[in-house]
Amino acid sequence: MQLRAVILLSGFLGGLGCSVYDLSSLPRDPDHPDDAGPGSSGSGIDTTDPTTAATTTSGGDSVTGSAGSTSADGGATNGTGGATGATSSSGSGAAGSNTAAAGNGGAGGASGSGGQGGAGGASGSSGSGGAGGAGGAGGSSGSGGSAGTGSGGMDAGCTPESDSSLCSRLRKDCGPISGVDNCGTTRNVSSCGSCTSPKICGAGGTVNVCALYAGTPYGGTPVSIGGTASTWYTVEAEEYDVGGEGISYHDTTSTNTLGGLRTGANEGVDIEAACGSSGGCYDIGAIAPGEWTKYAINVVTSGAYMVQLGAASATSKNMHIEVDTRNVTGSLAVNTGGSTTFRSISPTVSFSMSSGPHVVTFAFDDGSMALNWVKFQRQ
Ligand SMILES: [Ca+2]
Repeated sequence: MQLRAVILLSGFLGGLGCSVYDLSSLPRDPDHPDDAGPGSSGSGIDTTDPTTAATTTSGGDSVTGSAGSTSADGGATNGTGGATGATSSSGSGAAGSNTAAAGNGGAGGASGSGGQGGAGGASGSSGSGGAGGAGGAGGSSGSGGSAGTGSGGMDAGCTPESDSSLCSRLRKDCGPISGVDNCGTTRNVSSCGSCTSPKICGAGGTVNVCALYAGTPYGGTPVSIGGTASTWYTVEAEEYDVGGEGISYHDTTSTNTLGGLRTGANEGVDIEAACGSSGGCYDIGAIAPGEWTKYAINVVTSGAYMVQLGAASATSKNMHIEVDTRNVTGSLAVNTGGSTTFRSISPTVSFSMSSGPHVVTFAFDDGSMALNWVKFQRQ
């Protein structure tokens, strides 16, 4: 009986040996081709989640908070912050998981520093990554923790919204914009639309929003610009629009202290009858930093435009030009070597303007310069 039992057992073990398969060679379920194969750790919505819980090693009170939960629809769920340190530095916030925001750093103890905020999580299937957590507050003698880094990685599965949806969500209804879309990507939109007359893009003071402009052209008719390419069209600085302080100009003095051309109520821009030694014309002088003047113009033909300044300054001063409250030139340096030495300055900058009515602003970032005119040319 014993011998028979040994033989039977050997046969059984032999059978087992023949039945041990290499699991990794198993074919995947054809009905679930995305299933991870045996031994893979990937699973869930976002297999690219780079989050790693932050830790801190300073002080014995370091505690790492728990990660925020995953949210596939983009809703952010805060991770839990690290615990407050008793006497030493506190713990750090945990990293966010997928779309969840990272935890905040815990507060520092009596002499400890606040914990560091956790890192932002990666994005889920349709949301953007969670933001970095805030640093914890320091104790009575400690300092606050630093903010968590990163705004989360992008998920290739995010579908960017349309240009019109982006404009609508940002409440912009005209002109070009640069905005952050639903996937967290900053992108340019060439135009959010055009305004219906008499509204003008940005005329109410809010960029990319259609509004009525309360100013009116000096002389009654807006300057026409760009009808012929490679031709300069002049906007005289002193012929800023009628409207008054805060509408067609901003000036730090309530009256025209230089007394040229325009005086009386609602004429606070300082105009001098000088233009340097040449004389015979008017310019805006006594300029203070932050002052500006506006001009209704009519662009005849859409295109790329460049500018020329007729200006003077003893030292380098900056101004810029806005079209419909949008800064289109960046800083334009004026430095002619003399406060009454007017020269033509040709910056190497160009910008696009669409046909139709616009409001341009000559904005003086610095004072101590004088402006005779600005010319526009369609390239
Ligand atoms: Ca002038």
